[in-house]
Amino acid sequence: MKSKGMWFLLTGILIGGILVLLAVLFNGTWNHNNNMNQDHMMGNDSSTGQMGDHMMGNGGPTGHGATQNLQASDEPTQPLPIPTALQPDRVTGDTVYYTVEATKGTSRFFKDGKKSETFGYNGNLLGPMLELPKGKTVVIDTINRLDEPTTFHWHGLVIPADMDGGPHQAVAAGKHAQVRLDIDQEPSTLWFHPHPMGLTAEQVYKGLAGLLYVTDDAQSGLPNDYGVDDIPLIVQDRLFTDNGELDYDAHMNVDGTTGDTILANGVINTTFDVQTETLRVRLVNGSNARNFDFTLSNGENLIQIAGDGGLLEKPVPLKTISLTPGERAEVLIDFSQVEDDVSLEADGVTFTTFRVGELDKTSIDIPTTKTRERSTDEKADRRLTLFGMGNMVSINGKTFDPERIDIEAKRGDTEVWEIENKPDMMGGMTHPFHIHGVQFRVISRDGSPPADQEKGWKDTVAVAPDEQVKIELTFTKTGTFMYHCHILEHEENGMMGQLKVTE
Ligand SMILES: [Cu+2]
Repeated sequence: MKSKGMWFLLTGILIGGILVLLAVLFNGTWNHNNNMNQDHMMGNDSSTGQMGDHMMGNGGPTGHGATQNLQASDEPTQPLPIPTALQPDRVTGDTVYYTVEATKGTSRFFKDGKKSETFGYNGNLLGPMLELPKGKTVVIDTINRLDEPTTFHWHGLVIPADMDGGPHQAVAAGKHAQVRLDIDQEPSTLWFHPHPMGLTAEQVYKGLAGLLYVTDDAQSGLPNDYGVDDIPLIVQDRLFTDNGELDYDAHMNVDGTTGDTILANGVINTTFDVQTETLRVRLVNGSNARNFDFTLSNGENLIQIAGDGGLLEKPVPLKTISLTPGERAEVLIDFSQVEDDVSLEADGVTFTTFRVGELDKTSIDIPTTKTRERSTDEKADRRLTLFGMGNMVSINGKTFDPERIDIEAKRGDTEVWEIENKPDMMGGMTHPFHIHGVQFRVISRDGSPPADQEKGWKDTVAVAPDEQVKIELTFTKTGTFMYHCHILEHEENGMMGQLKVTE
């Protein structure tokens, strides 16, 4: 009799929980979305014609809020803007000095649209590219010209925590701070963005994101003429008002803010004039929450040569490259046999068109790296369980507390972490798991070795519902670092913990 009573109680709690969750989600996400169609709300999420991983759990009948469907835009095309390669203020010996200012500006996204207030680094939107030469010290004067606190987080850089720009390194409105970064890692495409408590998602959405290229003279076999045969593509989805304005408050989704329009380096419908047979494209998923599946319109392969933290073991030809928020991929596109324009698509939607004319011959020599062979049944030293949705997300059952250290480690330690994505009653969704201050190796996914495109350094790893991903990491810098879900609204809602590394 006693157990029957318990059952009633538990069932009651469960149903109550579902109702509360649904109420929270519907309130937080579906009120303002004027573009939302009924099909989508009913869970018919197949309008892109793909049922990729990114859709998992995001639009089902009892899904995680509403993921906007991407749509092709009929805006006139514009040349792809290439972020400025920031010139150092000065270079003395082995030290390079830069200045980076977070500023308010305005941007017009549509030809006939209104201007929006946007944020940028050293400009109206997004930011410049900073070259970080391996082996040198880079000193950056960071200035906050916003009306609110921000931080300058160097995503993917292996540096001490007090330089890392996490929530503990807030720079108040109008203030300066200087960071000193010793660059000691492989050539790679990293990026920088804000990370202040409670304001990260909105500041990124409004435009704060810049590029960091760790460079090394030794990497000479690859196209590296910036803006010519080596181009960055910061890809983001955004939702706009009927006037063409960005409005985070109106479109904020507690389970991850998505949009129906794709921006490449901040612009809708871009074109790039290809001048060389081989083009190196550095893809950055700078979205708040959307996973992208990238393809070429001619069905040819993208050749992935690098992941988040540097080169892969070997070039990997892929029809589709999937990136979750925060992840990067460097790809080579071979235009030598191509005569017509080719488009780059995200989830089947064209956003950048490569116009192919006379091409210079390129001879390339793709460097590779060697990852240490690891047994897939390596025992885990720690287990982190990602769980929940909307504003009820957690890691190991806890939400972020800046006063609590979740994991303590010693500098020089190597650990294996098993990251598990525990599905919820709605199925769950993919969480991109990011750790500050380290580059790690993926050892296994559900016990199987990682795919070739994950055999390289990483700092952000996608963990699908019900999946277990093992990674190996070595702590080389000290301080209190963040680890978190890179769906920025999840991070904001507390899907974040603190790792303290001591001597
Ligand atoms: Cu998440």
